[in-house]
Amino acid sequence: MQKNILIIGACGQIGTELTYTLRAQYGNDSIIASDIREGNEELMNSGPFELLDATDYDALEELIAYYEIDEVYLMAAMLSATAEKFPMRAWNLNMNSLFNVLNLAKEKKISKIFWPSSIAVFGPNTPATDTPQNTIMEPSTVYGISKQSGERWCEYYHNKFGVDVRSIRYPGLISWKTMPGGGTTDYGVEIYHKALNEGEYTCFLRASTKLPMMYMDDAIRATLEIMQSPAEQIKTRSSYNLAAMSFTPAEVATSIASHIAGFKMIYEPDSRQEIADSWPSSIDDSKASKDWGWQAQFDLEKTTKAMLANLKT
Ligand code: AKB
Repeated sequence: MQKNILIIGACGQIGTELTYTLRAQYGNDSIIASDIREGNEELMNSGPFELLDATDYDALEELIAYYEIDEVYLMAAMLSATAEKFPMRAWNLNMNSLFNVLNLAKEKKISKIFWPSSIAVFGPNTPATDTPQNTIMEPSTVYGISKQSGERWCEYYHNKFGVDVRSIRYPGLISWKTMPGGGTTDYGVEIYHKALNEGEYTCFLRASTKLPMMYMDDAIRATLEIMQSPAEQIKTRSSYNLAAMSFTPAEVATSIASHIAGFKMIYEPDSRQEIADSWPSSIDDSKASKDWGWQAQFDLEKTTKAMLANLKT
């Protein structure tokens, strides 16, 4: 039987590309895109689209019944930099939307959930290099605290109620179709736009700040691979470490400069520097590789080529 899938937060950086990819795989009518605001025309016109506040349990329950939804991808969240400005709003959105989908699965109204976690679950006391799957976490940001709590709840609902929830800890995501919003790793996308349009970029992080990053094609593939794996292969029900590459602002500037002669980088670190300093510089994702075969395909050079080629057209 054809299953219907609901994407919550479909207009965001990940949600947009996830919607297109799932529509290509399962057919446009089976993928219901939803968001609290309208998105681009292509996304809204290529299949069903609904305005939805993910913190409104009744509205969500109604939508799930109406479209006979089987799986939910909960991509709505307030990211690290914005969450520091609005801590209570971030907690409310990030936690209550998760409780809503977990409780709908507990009530057997949906059968499978994808929920994104982040490298933000780690904190200043975490080993920063090759950060293991299981280690000290102690996140120091509002966003990180919400993601770590979310991971605990996902594992709890799986163990106590058999909820089939699957999750990965995304690194910073580099994409060209939709801009990110409110994150600390957003510079990794902005830099390509500014390089092409203005030939220079003022970076809000220091030159030497190394963070784990991933090209969007890898992130979408990882998301579908974990969701499409047999349940017994998903042995971690909090969230999986996931990695592809790590780079500093200076390294991505060098990579861009090898394609755009004269590209200039200026450094003006702001409050986001403190957030970045609390996160790991590289991630050990061997558990994801072992359990469900994860393998990244994009390094920095391949990412730079893909970003510049796609943004130019
Ligand atoms: C952010 O910077 O807040 C996000 C993340 C790493 O989860 N991109």
